[in-house]
Amino acid sequence: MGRQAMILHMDMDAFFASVEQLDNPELRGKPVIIGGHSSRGVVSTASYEARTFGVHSAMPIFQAKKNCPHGLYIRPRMWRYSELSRRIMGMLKGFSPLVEPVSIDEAYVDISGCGRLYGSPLEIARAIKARIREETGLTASVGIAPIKFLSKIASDYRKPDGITIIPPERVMEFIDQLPVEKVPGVGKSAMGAVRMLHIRTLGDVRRYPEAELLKRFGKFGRRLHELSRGIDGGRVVTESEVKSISGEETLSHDTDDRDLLRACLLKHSEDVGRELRKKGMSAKTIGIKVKFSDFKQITRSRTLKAPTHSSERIYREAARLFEEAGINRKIRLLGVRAASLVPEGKPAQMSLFGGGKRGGENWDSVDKAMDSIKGKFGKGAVTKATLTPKKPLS
Ligand code: TTP
Ligand code: MG
Repeated sequence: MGRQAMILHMDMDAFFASVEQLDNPELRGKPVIIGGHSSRGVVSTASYEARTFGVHSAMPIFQAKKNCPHGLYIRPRMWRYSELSRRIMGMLKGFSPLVEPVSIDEAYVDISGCGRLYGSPLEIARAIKARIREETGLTASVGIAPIKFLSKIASDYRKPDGITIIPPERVMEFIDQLPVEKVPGVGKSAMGAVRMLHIRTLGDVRRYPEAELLKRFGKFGRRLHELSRGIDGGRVVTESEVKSISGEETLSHDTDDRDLLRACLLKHSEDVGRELRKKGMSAKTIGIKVKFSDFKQITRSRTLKAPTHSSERIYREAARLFEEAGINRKIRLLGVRAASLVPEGKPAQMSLFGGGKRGGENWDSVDKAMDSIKGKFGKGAVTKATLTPKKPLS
């Protein structure tokens, strides 16, 4: 019974910058900085050559130019990165059917069953890196561990072009020395609070009374404690398992303020769109859910002509459904839902992006650029200027 689980996490090295260096040999070995699209003016990523000058993702371009005046500054070509990303994800599926793309340049692969065909974890890691290189000319870093969250940490360990394997018998040792801030999803404020208790590593967490952690941090405390004991419920979730994606919230107070409600729809549309893009999926059905002060609830939905993963498109549909519902009562909860999901890049989708009109490719690439930033720095990091809610939601 129970063969040992093995999860691989792969993350491309300096992805956008490496693609530019691949397509333009003159850029190779040089400090390449990708960024400068729109008015936000932040660095998307920098080649490892540029990183030695202290340039990194999310840094304002003007700062990057100070640190690295001789750098080669290049605008992102999202379509090209997406194309390579799709190829890489497709290739991974040749190794195992259990592939979970997490962002444009990273994915989890459950390789528990790959041993017979490909050999040891090290051999599998080498084979995957070699295939990526053959297929695209690019390098990736790979981490392998029996536990999902550790595989992600491992892939970051020997970047670029690295392989890090945490065998089952080394898991506890690895966890013990792991700084809490390395745990995916641990925000700055939580980190501060944890540090107040003189907890620095997951080893410290494990030695801390669990009841106390639960009392102080609730769910987060429980998760931290579980992780510190090497327990992680996370498994590799393939695209086809996702049936719908939704976001909803109970408002801080019941309201009929249109601006506030629209802002709320917008926020959830953005979250849902982002989640879709992260999963490489598009939705054919968009719906809303409304709960009133008296807890009665209605849902409305519409099937689109062509599937979408554009936050703006989702918002437009959600707002329309909301208006059509003719609501004039106070609302307690509002949600947005995307269903009938199909993998991105299906022929049905072509009409949506083929026209080159506003609402197609433009928004698509803006959406995607924002995703990669939010993915790293949390949802509050950026919002489209024109879509910023007028009032805070809570
Ligand atoms: P990352 O994998 O975080 O970074 P990277 O691949 O450039 O470098 P590393 O070798 O450290 O993995 O992000 C993948 C791509 O997402 C990156 O090439 C550009 C984009 N991105 C942004 O646009 N903004 C951001 O703030 C970040 C972090 C990434
Ligand atoms: Mg990367």
